Formats: sequence, structure tokens, C-alpha cells
Amino acid sequence: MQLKEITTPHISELDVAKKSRLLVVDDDPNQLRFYLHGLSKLYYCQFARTAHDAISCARQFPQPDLIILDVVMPDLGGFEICRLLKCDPLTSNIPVIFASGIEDIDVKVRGFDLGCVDYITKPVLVPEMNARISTHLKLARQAHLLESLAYLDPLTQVPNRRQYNETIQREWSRSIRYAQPIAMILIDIDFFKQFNNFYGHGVGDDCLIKVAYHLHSLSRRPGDLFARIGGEEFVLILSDCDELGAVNKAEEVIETVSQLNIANQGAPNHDRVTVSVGIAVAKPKVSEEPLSLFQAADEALYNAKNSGRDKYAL
Ligand code: GH3
Ligand code: MG
Ligand code: MG
Ligand code: MG
Repeated sequence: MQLKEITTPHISELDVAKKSRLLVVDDDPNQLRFYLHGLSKLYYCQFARTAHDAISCARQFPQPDLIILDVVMPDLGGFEICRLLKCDPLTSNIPVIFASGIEDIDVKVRGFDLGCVDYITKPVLVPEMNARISTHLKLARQAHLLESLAYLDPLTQVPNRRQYNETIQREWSRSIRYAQPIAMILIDIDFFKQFNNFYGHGVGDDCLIKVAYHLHSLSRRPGDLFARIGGEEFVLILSDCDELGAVNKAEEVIETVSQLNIANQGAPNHDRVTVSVGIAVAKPKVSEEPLSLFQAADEALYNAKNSGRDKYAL
């Protein structure tokens, strides 16, 4: 893999932390050398000379914040690379700037149709290139911020109800298409009102953050989602998951919270924070809405509460 990372020794730690990562893709070594001199003082630069290297660098963590992409390449052209990057959820949000000697307007428009944010014609002028990169990095940061504001719960920083609503609709449809089961696990902290009364609302908030952080790590597969959907209520969506898988996950949820060992002296029968869990599993049908799965999980949660809390029910 033609991957080279340049760090310039004279910049301070703070500057380094602020530097963004660029992936520069071009088959011409002279062009890459030009980019190296023009860009590496301001950015961490990685270089790729083939489509294969470009795509694997874009997917690798830490991922680039922006990609500069040549159009004419010997194996796969820049347009095809861009198309592949935009199809992949892991790389689809990385802004792509095409840099090419081709000035044909139809070619430029085609680049924008494929999802690039900008198109620069070679020979590239360094100040213009830097100005454009800086603008697109700012826009990307703003888009990222807006997305977190819209989809993350501000207290716990885990996905919020809006993200839950979108994910359940999408996963429900996907489960119908592939005739797969889907599981929902509703989680509610036991005696949380008493916790707040005993320790105060601030400690209550800290408890929610800790519980959310640890439960979030239990959603490991791509179609899974953990979200905070109410005050002390959370949900786990498990795609392509049967009853046995859901029960195992519910046990893991209960054990995870119990292991945190957060004292709850406010609770009548419990000396530490626990959760009750409701499980529902369905093979979705076109005639049904995801709300039916939620209602089944909610009913199960009610039963878990009534049968003593700190347990799951189906
Ligand atoms: P149960 O075991 O039946 O679930 O009882 P509970 O006390 O947990 O449930 P209840 O619904 O009666 O009370 C929920 C409590 O959660 C009340 C509310 O003050 C608290 N709560 C909701 N959102 C927040 C929050 O953001 N921060 C804090 N600290 N508390 C919250
Ligand atoms: Mg080329
Ligand atoms: Mg509740
Ligand atoms: Mg509760």
C-alpha cells in the first residue's frame, strides 16, 4: 500500500491536535510531490496512487476528514472511486474534492452528480486549494455538529428518540425484505425517582450517563441500536435476532448494570441500581407497524416490574 504519513516536527502539540487529515489520491508521483509541499504544513496527509489503496485508506481509522481525488487513473478512475466511497456508509460522509486537468463542463457536472463537494482544475494553485479545503472542512464540521445535535441525547450522548424512530422504521422494512426476526429490549431503571430523592438530581444525571455509556457498548452489530427514549428508559433494537439471542442480551443488560454497583439506598428492597427489561421478538409483516413490537416489549417490561424488578420478561 502506498501510504505515507507526514508530520512536520516544528508544529506544537496543540497545532497537531487541530490538524485535519487529508487523503490525496493521484497516480502521478510528481503531482503527489506537489501536494506534499503545498498541503502537509497545514494537514496530516496520506497519499494513495491506486483505487485500491484509496478505498482502504478511506475506510481505515482514523479516517480522513477530506479526500482529494484525481479523475484519470490507470485502474479505476476517480469517478468510480467516488461512487464506491459514497455507497459505503463508512465513507459516504467524507467530502470529496476532484482535482483534474479535464475542464469539460459535462465531466465536472458528472463529478457533482456523484457527490463531490468541489472540482478543481489542474494546474492547482496552492492558496486556492487551501481555501477550498478549509471551507469544506468547516462545512463538514458544521454538518457533523448538526447531526449530533439532532440524533444524540444531550445528557448521555447516546442515540436519542429521533434516531430510534428512524432506525426502527428502517430495520423493520429490512427485516420484512429478508424475512428475518427483529428483537426489541426495553430497559427501565428501577426506583429511580427514589434514587433522585435520596442523592439529588445531579447524581441522578451522573447515574444515567454511566448506565447509558455501559449499555451502549452492548449494541455491537451494524443493524443494532441502543437509544435513550425517555427519562430513565432505554431501548435496544437487535436486527436478525431470535428469542434466544434477545434473552441472552437481556441477561447481559441486567448483569452490566448490576456490575456497575451504583448504590441506591432510596430503593425499598434494593441496595444498588438495577434495571427491569421487557423483551419482544417478531417476524415483521407488511401489514404491521413497528409500534406493535414496542407495545409488546412495553407490556413485558410492565410484567418484569410487577414480578419484582431487576429481571426480564418476555
Ligand atoms: P420504577 O421502578 O417503577 O421504574 O420506578 P421509577 O421511580 O424508576 O419510575 P418513575 O417513572 O416513577 O420515575 C422516573 C424518574 O426518573 C422520575 C424522574 O425524576 C427521573 N428522571 C427522568 N429523567 C431524568 C433525568 O434526565 N435526570 C434525572 N436525574 N432524573 C430523571
Ligand atoms: Mg491521473
Ligand atoms: Mg420509567
Ligand atoms: Mg423506572
